Amino acid sequence: MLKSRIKYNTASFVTSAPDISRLPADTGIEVAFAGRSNAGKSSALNTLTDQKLARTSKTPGRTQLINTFELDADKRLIDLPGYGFAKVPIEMKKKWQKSLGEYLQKRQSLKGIVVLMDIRHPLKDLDRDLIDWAVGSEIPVLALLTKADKLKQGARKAQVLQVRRELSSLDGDITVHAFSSLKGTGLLEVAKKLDEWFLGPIEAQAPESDEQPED
Ligand SMILES: Nc1nc2c(ncn2[C@@H]2O[C@H](COP(=O)(O)OP(=O)(O)OP(=O)(O)O)[C@@H](O)[C@H]2O)c(=O)[nH]1
Ligand SMILES: [Mg+2]
Repeated sequence: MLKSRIKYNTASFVTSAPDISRLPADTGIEVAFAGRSNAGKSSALNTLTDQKLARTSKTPGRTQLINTFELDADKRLIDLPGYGFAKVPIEMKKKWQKSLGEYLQKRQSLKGIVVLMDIRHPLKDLDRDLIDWAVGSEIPVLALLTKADKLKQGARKAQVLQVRRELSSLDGDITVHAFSSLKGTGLLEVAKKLDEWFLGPIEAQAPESDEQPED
């Protein structure tokens, strides 16, 4: 079982919203999964929660709404529509980009962004824009290099180091890991980072209740 402070497998679906006005109340803490279409956002959410919560597809553009999953009354995971998919009709693209932009700019409860990028072609322009924006807005970023199972270990490590190097110049709160929904690579690292965003750093936790009080 996943050794994290939060039990991610208790997540349950709340709503699919076409725009931010239909989302649950903007309170508590929200962590959003963002990235190019087909990067593996929905698959990563399913792996983390050990459920088939989010719909996945071989066809890019599967997730077209802002899907919300609840861990408890004030902790949510968000599966965002992907960006950068050329084959979507222009009107549809405009609509998604508007709701995506609004979500990122207006959502007060957004406290962390998981940016998913295919490990074979990370840091495309729109990925960089998103990461730049998050750093400028002081929102921490967890960059996951997805489909890590597609590369051999050497190439995988080299990609992680390269992306870390490129992002270090931004001087933001950015963590980079390889990830595979298929193999579970990086899953514990994701859970621990989300624990930190939702609950604060581990040092800040109250002592275990079975500890003896000091006198
Ligand atoms: N080999 C491999 N394939 C993966 C992995 N994660 C996702 N995929 C595949 O990549 C495709 C897209 O996955 P999704 O999770 O639907 O991607 P998404 O980012 O949610 O896509 P949109 O909703 O269209 O933006 C599917 O065919 C998945 O099976 C992985 O870790 N390894
Ligand atoms: Mg999706």
